[in-house]
Amino acid sequence: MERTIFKNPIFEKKLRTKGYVVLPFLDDEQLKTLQHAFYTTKPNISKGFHSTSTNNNLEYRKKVNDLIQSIYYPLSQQLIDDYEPVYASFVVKEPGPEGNFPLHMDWSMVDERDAISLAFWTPLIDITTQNGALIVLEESHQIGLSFRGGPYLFQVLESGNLPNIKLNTRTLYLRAGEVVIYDHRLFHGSLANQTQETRPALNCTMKPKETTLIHYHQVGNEIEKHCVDIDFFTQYIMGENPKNYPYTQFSSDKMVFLNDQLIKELVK
Ligand SMILES: O=C(O)CCC(=O)C(=O)O
Repeated sequence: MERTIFKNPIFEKKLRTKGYVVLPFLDDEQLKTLQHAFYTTKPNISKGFHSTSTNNNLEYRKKVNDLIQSIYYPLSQQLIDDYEPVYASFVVKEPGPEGNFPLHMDWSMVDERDAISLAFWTPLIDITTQNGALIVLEESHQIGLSFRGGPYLFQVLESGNLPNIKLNTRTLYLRAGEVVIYDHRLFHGSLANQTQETRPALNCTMKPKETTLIHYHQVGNEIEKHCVDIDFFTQYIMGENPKNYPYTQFSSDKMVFLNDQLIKELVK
C-alpha cells in the first residue's frame, strides 16, 4: 500500500496527480526572520542563479540550513506525516539574463522505487511576471524511474524512452512566505530575473523518516549509489565523489540521459 504523505487528502491527491501543491506557509514573523538572515549574510554575487548549497563556506551553509530547518520542520509536521528535513538553502536569482534555469529534476534523495522525497520552495519576496518565477511541468513526476545526482546535475531515465505525451507547464506566482511543495521527480525551472532587485527564495528538502538517505554519483557509464548521512549535503563540495560512504554500482548503459532537447519534447 502507498504511504500517505499529506494529512489532508485533497493535498495528497494534488501531489500524487500533479506533482506539487501550493499553500500559505510562513507567518509574518517567520518571513521577517528569514529575510533578515538572507539580506544580512548575502554573498557578494551579482549575476545569475546561486544557492547556499554550493557555497564552499561550510559554516555559513550550516547556519543557513539550521535556521531554515528550525522553522520548516515544525511547520511541515502540521501538514505531513513523518517527514524530516535533509538540508535547506537560499536559492537566489540575481537580475539579468544569466539567471534562466532550464527545466530539470532535483537530485534523488531516496530510492524512488520505495519512497518520495519533497522540496519546499518559498520566495522571500512576492513573485511577479518579471522577477524569476518558478515553472513546473505538471505531472512530469510520473514519467518513469530516473536517477539524478552529482558530480553536477546528471539525470537519466531508466526505460530508455520518454513517454509519448506532452505535458503542461505552469508558472507559479507565489506571494512571499507561500510554499510550493513538489515531488523531487517533478521537472521545474525558473525564468530570468528581469528586474533590478535580487529575488531570494529558499528550498528545504524533506524525506520520509523511515527511508535511507542516498546520493547517486556518476562515474563514466557507472552510477554509484551511496548511502549518506544527514550531514552529507551541508558538507558536499560540488563535483566530489563521496567515496567515504558505502556504495553499490550499476550501469547506465540502457538509460537515456535527459538533455535539454529531450526535456523540451515533453512540453506541450
Ligand atoms: O529558485 C529558483 O529559481 C530555481 C530553484 C530550483 O530549481 C531548485 O532549487 O532546484
